[in-house]
Amino acid sequence: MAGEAEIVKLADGGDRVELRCPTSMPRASGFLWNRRMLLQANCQGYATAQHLQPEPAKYSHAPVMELKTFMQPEQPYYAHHPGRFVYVRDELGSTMFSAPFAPVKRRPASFVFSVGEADIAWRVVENDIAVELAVLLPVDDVVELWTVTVANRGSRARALSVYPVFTIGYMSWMNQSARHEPGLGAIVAASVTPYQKLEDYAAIKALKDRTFLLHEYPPDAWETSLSALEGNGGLHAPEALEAPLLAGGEALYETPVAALQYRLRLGPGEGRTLRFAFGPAATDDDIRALRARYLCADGFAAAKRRVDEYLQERRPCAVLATPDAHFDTFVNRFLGRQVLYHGDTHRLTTDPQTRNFLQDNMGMVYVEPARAREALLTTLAQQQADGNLPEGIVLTPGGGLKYINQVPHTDHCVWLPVFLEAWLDETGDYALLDAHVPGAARTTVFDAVTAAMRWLKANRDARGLSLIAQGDWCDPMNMVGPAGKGVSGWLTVATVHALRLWVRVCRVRGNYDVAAELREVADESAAAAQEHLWDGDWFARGISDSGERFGVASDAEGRLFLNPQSWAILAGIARDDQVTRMLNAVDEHLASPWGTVLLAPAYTSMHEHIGRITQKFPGTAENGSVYNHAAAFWIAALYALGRADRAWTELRRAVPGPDPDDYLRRGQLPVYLPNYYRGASRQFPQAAGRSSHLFHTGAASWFYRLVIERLFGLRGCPDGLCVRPQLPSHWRSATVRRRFRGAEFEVVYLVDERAGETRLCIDGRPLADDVVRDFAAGRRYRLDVTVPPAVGATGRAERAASRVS
Ligand code: CEZ
Repeated sequence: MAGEAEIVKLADGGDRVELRCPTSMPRASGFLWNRRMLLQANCQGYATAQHLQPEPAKYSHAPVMELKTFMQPEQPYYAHHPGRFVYVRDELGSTMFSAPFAPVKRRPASFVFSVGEADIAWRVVENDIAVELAVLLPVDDVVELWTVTVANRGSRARALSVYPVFTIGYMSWMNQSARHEPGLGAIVAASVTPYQKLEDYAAIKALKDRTFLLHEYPPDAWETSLSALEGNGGLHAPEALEAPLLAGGEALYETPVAALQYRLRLGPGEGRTLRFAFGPAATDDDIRALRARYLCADGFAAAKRRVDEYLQERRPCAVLATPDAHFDTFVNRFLGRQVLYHGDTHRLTTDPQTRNFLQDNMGMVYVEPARAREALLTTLAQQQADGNLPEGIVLTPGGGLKYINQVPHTDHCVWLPVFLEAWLDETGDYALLDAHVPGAARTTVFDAVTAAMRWLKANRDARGLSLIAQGDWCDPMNMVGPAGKGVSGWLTVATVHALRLWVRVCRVRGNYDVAAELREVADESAAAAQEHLWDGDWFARGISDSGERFGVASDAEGRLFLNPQSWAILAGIARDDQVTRMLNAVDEHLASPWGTVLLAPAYTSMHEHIGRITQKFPGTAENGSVYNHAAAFWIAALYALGRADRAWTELRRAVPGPDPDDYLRRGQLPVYLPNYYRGASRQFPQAAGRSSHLFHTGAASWFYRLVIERLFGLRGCPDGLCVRPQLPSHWRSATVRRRFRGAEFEVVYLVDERAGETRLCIDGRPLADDVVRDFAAGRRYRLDVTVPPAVGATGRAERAASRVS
């Protein structure tokens, strides 16, 4: 089926994305979440789930080494990867298949993997038997709600055995077991999370150490021991399924599994729906309560309604209709949802990295502004006495900083003005700057951010370059400055950008002294960047403790880094002649069909003056992939330069498809932005373009903002809504429904050959300039935007405007 024209289709009027083949994009996945859990399921039926208790934990494990800090979905999967499978055996013949596809992996007659906002579903037909699977997560509880419908599509009666098999995996070396509990109507696996320190006992005993599979109807048989189920056949041909009935075994200190058997007699056209709930619990009473709450048709339907309402109440601020329907579905249905996921779960950590917390909540400005505001205050409440922000923001009382958050990085303060720019533009709420930081009665937000800017000022060496310590935005760049001397080229220019953004806010508020002070610092740093970092065609990435400059033309690996270029442009540091050279260099060294790579050539061995980033596999993650977060910074820079077409090309490249070959290469559906696509297309062409399948990324909020504020130019300013679109030159029209400061605008863009400049008409009334000033919350307006074709082609240079004179 590979290469077929329509391997991926939009369905339900653009509400869903569907994949029609189980093998050509085997890792293609969708994800569901609520504030306490996450489920990522791929088209073949493999699935990974995590929940917070309050630290992330699993209830369906893999027998492989797992990283504690974050998910790595690109890791190889194999027969024992956790999954949710339904085997179907024809009792009269000898045929067997499994839905959705794994573990039997017999190719079905037809296959659909369908990803929506609130559920993930599969429709599989084989041997005249249709199996439909669907899963959703309720809004509040940690449980997966599965519906399995088996129907006879043929003209003869069928005798089938249907076996839902949900893997539980290796739970604990201390204690693990499983049995069927008829009284609960569930298979229950119990374990004790391994621990050794006495002081851990208090926390351990409260953990949800049971995994249950609740069934609505009693099964005909069951098995709970993985080895008894598999016999010598493995999961793809379990020996236990050769007997008429499963043996009903208990797992006593063996790896558990939840396998049920239903013997169904289905006449032609007949079907049967079975419901299951799968998840973790602390006690049998919890399992009983979940059964009572959900396990019937009405319970599932009510849960679905609540999820729909939850999403409906948190719709992002715009709905697009452009010439590119696939892009529209991506933005309207999936990108805003990915932003909400980040804001809702903090990437399933209890101590999100400060830069992530601020940027993820920057996206929430367009989705749920009240929570973005709260996140800013929570961040500032944890500011250190010296003005710096901590590595991570502790979200649970008594919690602490773990893993990467024990490593000193020096960029966190930069993200405050970046967040606030979005906040102020979108809400116009300058009053937030006068709000008091919780716990610090005399400190206002304005003072706290100013203190953070002064920390950035202090974090510079005698030349005016910013010290990097053990990392900046690039957290594995840990060996550039541990001795306290190494500097970051990116952080130097990013500091200029942050300071200049803040200077602008100071001026709007009339804080001219602070503005003058910080403007001088920004100018010094900008001059230092020019003097010490400009390398002839681009800006260097840094200078190590030992004085070695890197990210420069003389480097054989890691010669050119994208981020210093993007931010030098955003900060208004780069002169026009430099911009031309940088654009050419990026074209020559970093361009790829999947977006702009973070650096090139990728490192192939350890560079001890740079650090852990150089040990990552070439072309993955920060080591030379198309790292979408960094790609977003670059697109922001292109828009700041008014390069509308080039920016659009890059924006579109971040989203898989719609060309079938592109889907096959990336292996991902357009239902989220992954953190990266593999780069190194010249060094390692084989896997270049392949998605990481990890949807944790600061790119989501940046992309959302770029689409709304730059592409469509619908950006707030102190006076109102400023309209400066940068549509790609091949578009003739587009429509955006935009919620803004309580009003709703139906914005209709029309490219007009005769228009000399962008013209606005509100409800038929022409406006004098490009700002909509008079509008009222609660009202609807039609805004006609007539765009001259030239603006489509070259956009409007904002760079001059972004320079603070
Ligand atoms: O995580 C991200 C961080 O969450 O990497 C970004 C950084 O800006 C984000 O804050 C770039 O470094 O530890 C590591 O080596 C990785 O760098 C991870 O921290 C990385 C993961 O790949 C998740 O995207």
